[in-house]
Amino acid sequence: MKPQDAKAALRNQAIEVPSWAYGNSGTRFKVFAQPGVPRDPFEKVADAAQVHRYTGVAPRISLHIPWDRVPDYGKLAAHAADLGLTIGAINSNVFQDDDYMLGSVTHPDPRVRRKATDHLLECVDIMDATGSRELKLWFSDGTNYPGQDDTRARQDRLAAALAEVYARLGTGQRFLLEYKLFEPAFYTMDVPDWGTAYAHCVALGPKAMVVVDTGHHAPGTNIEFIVAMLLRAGKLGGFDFNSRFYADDDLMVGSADPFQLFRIMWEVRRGNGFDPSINDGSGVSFMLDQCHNIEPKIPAQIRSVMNVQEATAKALLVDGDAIAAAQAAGDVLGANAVLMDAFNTDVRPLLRELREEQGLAGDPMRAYAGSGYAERIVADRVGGAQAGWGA
Ligand code: LRH
Ligand code: MN
Repeated sequence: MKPQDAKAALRNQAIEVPSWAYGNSGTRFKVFAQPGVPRDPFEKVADAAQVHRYTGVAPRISLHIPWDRVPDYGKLAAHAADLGLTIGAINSNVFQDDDYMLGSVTHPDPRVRRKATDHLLECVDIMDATGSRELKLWFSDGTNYPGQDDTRARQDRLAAALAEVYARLGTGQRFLLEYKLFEPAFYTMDVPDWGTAYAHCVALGPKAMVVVDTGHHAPGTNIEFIVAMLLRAGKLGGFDFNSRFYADDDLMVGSADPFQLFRIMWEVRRGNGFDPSINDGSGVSFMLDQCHNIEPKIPAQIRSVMNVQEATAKALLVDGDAIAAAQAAGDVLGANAVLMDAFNTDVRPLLRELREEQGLAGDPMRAYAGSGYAERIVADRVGGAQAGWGA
């Protein structure tokens, strides 16, 4: 694609940021609190608005329930709108309640399954209240030892809960089913891979889509192949972008393996995934799912959005005709070279230009650093309980 055309596509890019990235987070070893961290969802939205303000391409924020529970969700959505944001995916949470030790919707006890399913249905109510069109479903459900439970029966229970939620979805609403290979369960996860998620979604219908969290695969997995497959099947609903060196590290997208992110974005382009009209007009949701355990959170989000922009720009600059011709001719090195030329292109000047054309500063990191916002929130946000992964 020509730089001019790439810029046009980049101008319409929309990257969704996660509310939980602005709260404290960590590992089982330690959660390091940071000064100025939000104390409530309204302050999380304010911080997310800074990312959109300086990048121009982060107009949506995902919520996580109950971490973002508020008495009046309409008020929260209005607050977001005042700051130029809309509410994106509502994330359910059936992984932090004592009742869910042996599973949530897959639990052997129907009372626990009922409780978990009711939480998922409550999340759809919150979609109605906030104007959100997506429910993101991740289940920590699984087992730690062979024989612990009946794998097939758990799949039946999962299917029953998903069907009930599916039936509750309204017009223009869909759910995104997320898979994860391991953690917190270490023998089976009930939705461990794209195939399992895909099978459940196909069984339900067009409102059930798969979300690819880039940190949820076995080391060495060719994630872009999965992306190509899901796009071809019309079942790629979205991404939870982050990066990892080993496990579900939730590091800044593109920081560990920018070449992998580029390869993923190339398959998104090849599969027409940048066209918001696919999937019956619901498109593909480009979401971040990250935790900034030791780095300042708002700049880390700005850097992450820029990393997605850079990988997207490189994928858009791939000479589509040249690579198609080389592939058709069996020109292995020629085809690979076309892709590598794009990957090795410095797209930062083009993105700086794009931002300036959008009336933004060419360097979002420098602009945010010079805004005084970071100092202001440290001074203002004294007292109260800082937000984190607790309710
Ligand atoms: C699970 C997950 C899921 C979210 C959580 C914050 O690992 O990726 O998407 O609920 O992180
Ligand atoms: Mn995720």
